Amino acid sequence: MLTLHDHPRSGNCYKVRLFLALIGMDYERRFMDVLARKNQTAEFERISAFQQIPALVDGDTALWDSHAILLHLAHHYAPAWLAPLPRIGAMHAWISVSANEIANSLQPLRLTHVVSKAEAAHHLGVDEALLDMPGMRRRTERVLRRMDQHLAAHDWLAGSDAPTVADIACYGYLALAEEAAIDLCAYPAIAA
Ligand SMILES: N[C@@H](CCC(=O)N[C@@H](CS)C(=O)NCC(=O)O)C(=O)O
Repeated sequence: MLTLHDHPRSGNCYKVRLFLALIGMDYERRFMDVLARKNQTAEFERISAFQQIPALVDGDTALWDSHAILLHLAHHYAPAWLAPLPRIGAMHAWISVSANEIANSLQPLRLTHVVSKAEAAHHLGVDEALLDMPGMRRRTERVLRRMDQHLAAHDWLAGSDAPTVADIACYGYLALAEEAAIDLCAYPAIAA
């Protein structure tokens, strides 16, 4: 049985829950109250090196990071969600977009909308006065524009015939864009 350390409001955890649902795998969901800092224990650090969720325990293997978990699940249980070899680099590039461009724009922007500014600043490791919401919005709009251009010409991000874990990785926070006051109607290929 798989065990997912999870929080219902976390977009990174949502990616993993969505993928587990799509591949039809049972798992036990363990609530980790990161907002109450319940993750900051040595015990949880043995599962998740940065004490972050999502973290997945699969038998003897403990994994952290939504992208590592998606790749682990696809390799072990759902290889159809990996791009064919000629597109494997493109799949990893879009996973990196999720882990970098989206994680540094839409993800923190949404956080500043769904928790208090003080809480958001704590989680982002910055002084509250230095929270740069216009900057986050600009970076979000830039990544969404590029992604929209790409999806206008491709059905799926890796350019393959079927979705891959890269689509799940990027979709996690796109699905929550409204909570960051971003209207995806402005990005028709993403919305489609
Ligand atoms: N690179 C990680 C980032 C995970 C992450 O940011 N987790 C947040 C919740 S969405 C968290 O655990 N925050 C609590 C903390 O850092 O103390 C991933 O993609 O899973």
